[in-house]
Amino acid sequence: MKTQIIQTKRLLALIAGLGLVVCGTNIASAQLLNGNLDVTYQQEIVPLFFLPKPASWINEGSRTITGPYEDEMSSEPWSGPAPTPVTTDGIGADDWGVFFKPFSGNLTTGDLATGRLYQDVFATPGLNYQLTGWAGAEANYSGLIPLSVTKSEFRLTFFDAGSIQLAGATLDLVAAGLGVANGQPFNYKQFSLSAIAPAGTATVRAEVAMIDAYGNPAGGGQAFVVDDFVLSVPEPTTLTLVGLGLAGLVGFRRRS
Ligand SMILES: [Ca+2]
Ligand SMILES: [Ca+2]
Repeated sequence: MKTQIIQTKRLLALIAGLGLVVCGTNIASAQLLNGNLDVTYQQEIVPLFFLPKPASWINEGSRTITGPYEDEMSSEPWSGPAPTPVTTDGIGADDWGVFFKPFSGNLTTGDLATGRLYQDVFATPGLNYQLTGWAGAEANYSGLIPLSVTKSEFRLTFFDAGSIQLAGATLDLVAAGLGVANGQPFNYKQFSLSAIAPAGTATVRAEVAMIDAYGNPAGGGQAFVVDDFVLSVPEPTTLTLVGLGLAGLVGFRRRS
């Protein structure tokens, strides 16, 4: 009788575990539009001069002194190569990425350049959101100058239904290895950060930012480039639950 009770408990644990695994799969639905940045539109940069920018994303450019401007970034077919995922959704089946332009800021005058690229997605309190994306930089990018004021970041920021900002998380890309040589174009690497949506969350903002950048007085290649973003709800509990379920199954079989 005792053995039967143990068997029943383990079977229930197994079923519960598998049920939660299924639920976990269903909730992982956060998705960015045009995460691979391949789809572009034509943005007027200055009167009658247009450049492509990524569709479905908000881009904001501003300089410390002179304010908003449009030439803080543009989409480029050369900025999304391997080792980033090779995709073909762009015009001419090209793999487009985004090219941030630090040299549109000026350290001498203090008119520093900030560019933000972001997208807001509906989110659920209590879930763990993960943003992954690829970033690279040429050697003379102002963000790589020792003690530079320039910051290069991936961010997750949560907002409530009234667009009031809640908690979030920031990844300092330089501290995480941006620019460290790896033999790849732009020394491209994949980065990720995650954060749990606090109570009251309605949306999560996935963002990449170049903050307070400037033209390197030394000249040279200064591109800061990004591509291939994915927003997801990781399921760290899934493997644990599968483990529990299997443990229950093993226990169940052993006793039968
Ligand atoms: Ca790519
Ligand atoms: Ca791309």
